[in-house]
Amino acid sequence: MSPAGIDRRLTALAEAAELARGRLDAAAVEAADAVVARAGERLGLGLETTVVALAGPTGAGKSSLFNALAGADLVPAGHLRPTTSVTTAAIWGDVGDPLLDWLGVQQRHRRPDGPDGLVLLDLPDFDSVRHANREEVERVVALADLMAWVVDPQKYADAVLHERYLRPFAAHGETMLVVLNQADRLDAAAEAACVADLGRLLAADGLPGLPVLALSALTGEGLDALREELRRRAAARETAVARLAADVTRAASALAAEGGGKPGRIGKLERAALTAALAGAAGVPAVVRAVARSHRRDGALATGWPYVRWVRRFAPDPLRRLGLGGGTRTPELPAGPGRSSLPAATPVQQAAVETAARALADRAAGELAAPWPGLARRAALSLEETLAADLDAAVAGTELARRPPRWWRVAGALQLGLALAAAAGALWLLALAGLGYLRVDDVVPTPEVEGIPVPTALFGGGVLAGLLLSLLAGFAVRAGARRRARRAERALSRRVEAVGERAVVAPVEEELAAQQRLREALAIAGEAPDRRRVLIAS
Ligand SMILES: Nc1nc2c(ncn2[C@@H]2O[C@H](COP(=O)(O)OP(=O)(O)OP(=O)(O)O)[C@@H](O)[C@H]2O)c(=O)[nH]1
Ligand SMILES: [Mg+2]
Repeated sequence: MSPAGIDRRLTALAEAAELARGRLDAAAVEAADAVVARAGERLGLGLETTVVALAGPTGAGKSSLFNALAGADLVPAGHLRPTTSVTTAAIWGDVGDPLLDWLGVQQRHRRPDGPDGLVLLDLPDFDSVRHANREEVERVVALADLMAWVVDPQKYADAVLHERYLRPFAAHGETMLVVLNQADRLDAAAEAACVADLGRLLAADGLPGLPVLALSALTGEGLDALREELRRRAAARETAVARLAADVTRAASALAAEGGGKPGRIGKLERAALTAALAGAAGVPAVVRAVARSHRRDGALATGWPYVRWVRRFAPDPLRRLGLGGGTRTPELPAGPGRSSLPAATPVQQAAVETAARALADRAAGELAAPWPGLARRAALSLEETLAADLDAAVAGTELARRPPRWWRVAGALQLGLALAAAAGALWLLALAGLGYLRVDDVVPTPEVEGIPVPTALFGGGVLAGLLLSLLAGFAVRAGARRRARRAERALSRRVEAVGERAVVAPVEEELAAQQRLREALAIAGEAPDRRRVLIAS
């Protein structure tokens, strides 16, 4: 894997960790963060150096092997258990102090002639009775480029080694090897059996083909093969990047362990169901009814029979009562974004909204595995707190006022004329009645049209025509009210739908987009290292 390749994968892992934060397993996110941070530091310290750590159970001979490879007794090795509690470095070639500072190793021994750019670390025992020793091993194992697990013929099946350090690092095959020390204690047949058994255990750990080098730190037998391996690794300068790449693979697969499967799609049906539930909670049906009633009231006031229409004035405008202003008579007043006096949604209406939101989230999550369906539902209800206020503002902000139809003025004027005619006729008849009482009614002849006295025609015709007109106008007003109610319903639905899009659909879609981006990022981060280059090189 090239440094450029690892950069790309690290960037993808960082993005994946960001997307997974608060969504996927917190420990996996933290591990990914740690890998990104550590890799950034390690890359900054240069890839010319290869850091090899000798780790293993107490008494396996790590310190003995370290001294043998260093060609000097740099650290004590002995029968005391445990012997080593401080990490010590043997350094070959031009290795800067910053790397050793980063490794946190204070004991530094610069060695003459050997592989250029190699740092060999003698670690305490990982199965130590001392807590500090175990912690130190954990710390250094996370930083070293190549782990050389040193075991002996008694301890090669050690549970701690296999369960804690090998099995979880199945991606790290390229950056680990196993040293079977104290081979001088075995005859050739026993050694072969031991190596074969160890190979089987490693295969069971998910690390088939991990190199096993049998040797003796005491006699030096088999040591050259290890020296050669270390020299080759140091010269290739690929182990540091390989280690980081393996870390990235491991962190990416931990994040990818959750939530496979295919997402679904939010369909028209779920959207419509949501809008309907929101409209119910927003009191849209009540507003629509009020719009119709308000229209009918105003229509009756404008076109009804003048002698009875004043009664209507005592009934308040139903729209005004809901705090929605409007009505037909205030078209110049822009509907404000304020609050309506609509009653709050009932628990049943709220439950209907939640059910519709959850159904929409479930549909969106489709066949995605946990935790995504839960995350989609959480997103769908994430803005529930402000939903009521948003819906109210949407309803209050909907323009419900309409300019009164022109014919209302005409009908109103006609009604006025007819009312005046009826009044004139009535007064005339009253006057005639008065004159009749005074017996002077035949002084002035009453004009007639087609045999009907004019005052009678005026009164009767005015009243009849007025009532007929108000009847006809009533039909037209009611039809207009129905039309206006339909229009109001459409306008309110659009507003409510917009609230649903913003408060429910958008957060769910954002969640699914995050899932998609996370999957893409993990695909890049988890890309298998490019082995082609290695094949061509070898
Ligand atoms: N026979 C034999 N004995 C060895 C070999 N390597 C080390 N020993 C002995 O094993 C004992 C432990 O060796 P150390 O090198 O101190 O072991 P260690 O792994 O560093 O032990 P800790 O520091 O306690 O973790 C010493 O008495 C060594 O002499 C070997 O290859 N063959
Ligand atoms: Mg030791």
